[in-house]
Amino acid sequence: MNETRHRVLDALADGPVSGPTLADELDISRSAVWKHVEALRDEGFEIRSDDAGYGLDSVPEFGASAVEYGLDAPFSVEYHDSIPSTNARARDLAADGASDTVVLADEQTGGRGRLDREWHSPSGGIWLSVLFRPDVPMAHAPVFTLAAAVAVTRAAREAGVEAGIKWPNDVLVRHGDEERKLVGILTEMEGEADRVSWVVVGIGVNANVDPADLPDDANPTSLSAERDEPVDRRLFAQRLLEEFDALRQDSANVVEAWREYATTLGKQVRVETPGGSIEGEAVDIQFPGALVIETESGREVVSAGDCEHLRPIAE
Ligand code: BT5
Repeated sequence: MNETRHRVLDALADGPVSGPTLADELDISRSAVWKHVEALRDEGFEIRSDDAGYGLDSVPEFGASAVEYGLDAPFSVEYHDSIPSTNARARDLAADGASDTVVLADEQTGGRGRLDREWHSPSGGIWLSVLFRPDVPMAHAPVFTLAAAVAVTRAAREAGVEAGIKWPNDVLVRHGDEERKLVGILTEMEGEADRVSWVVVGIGVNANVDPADLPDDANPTSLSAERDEPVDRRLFAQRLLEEFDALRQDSANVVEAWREYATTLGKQVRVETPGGSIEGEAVDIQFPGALVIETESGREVVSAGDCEHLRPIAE
């Protein structure tokens, strides 16, 4: 949304305000005011106009302006009702030189997980990718996956869903012995060894979707299923982006925040890595995101892999 339109909205929110007053305050013509108001109405803002002037009655439920409006983080948002993959779109925007941009969609038709796995993204989810250009070496980039996991876990807990994090990239909800997958995170990047050029952090939140519409084998859940009522996707996306924005600037503290929500630490795990399978107790996590596993033959530090939580062996 452009700067003037933001200012029109802010003035309306404090409203009612007359067209001529608005024109004076913003130093634009009356017909420009009218055009901005019409454009905002087209985007779903309900704006009344009566003798007292213009006033804001309601904000759209979801979309670019909805998420940008009142967002306390410096991201511009691009919204799609349906798109193959927000990560693919964000990569294209990165190639065009963009930064601090969020690609958001209601539905993805070609959503991707790690290792090119399929990510089911029906309408009603919060499928988003954050594109930014941190001034860090490539080796530090995994910390942004952890930051995203912490940010989305905090947003979920604020929405009343007790989520936890399974290393490295899953946000889960526990049901007895069972863990159900609520969120998946896929980080992609490009750069030279000593400096990242761009990072795209893709976050897929099963928000208002029926877990029955998601693949069974993943044991999925959703915010609406956990809460028994839909979540306000606009507020959720805003809280998620605000938390992520704060954490990306404070990467030294991300690991500690991650530990607070980790479900993996203290568990018996099996991690499938490109070099083979490692089994043992997950004892810690190290900056920028490696898992420390106590195995029968000593400590191993694993920086990437698929992690399975194992049942403790009965005594
Ligand atoms: C992930 O991969 O968990 C990362 C998913 C990232 C998705 C976001 S959405 C916005 C952005 N745009 C994209 O195209 N991607 C990102 P991984 O750990 O590899 O897990 C993938 C596995 O999760 C699949 O093989 C399924 O078993 C399972 N799965 C697929 N869709 C799911 C869903 N909606 N909920 C829970 N599990 C799912």
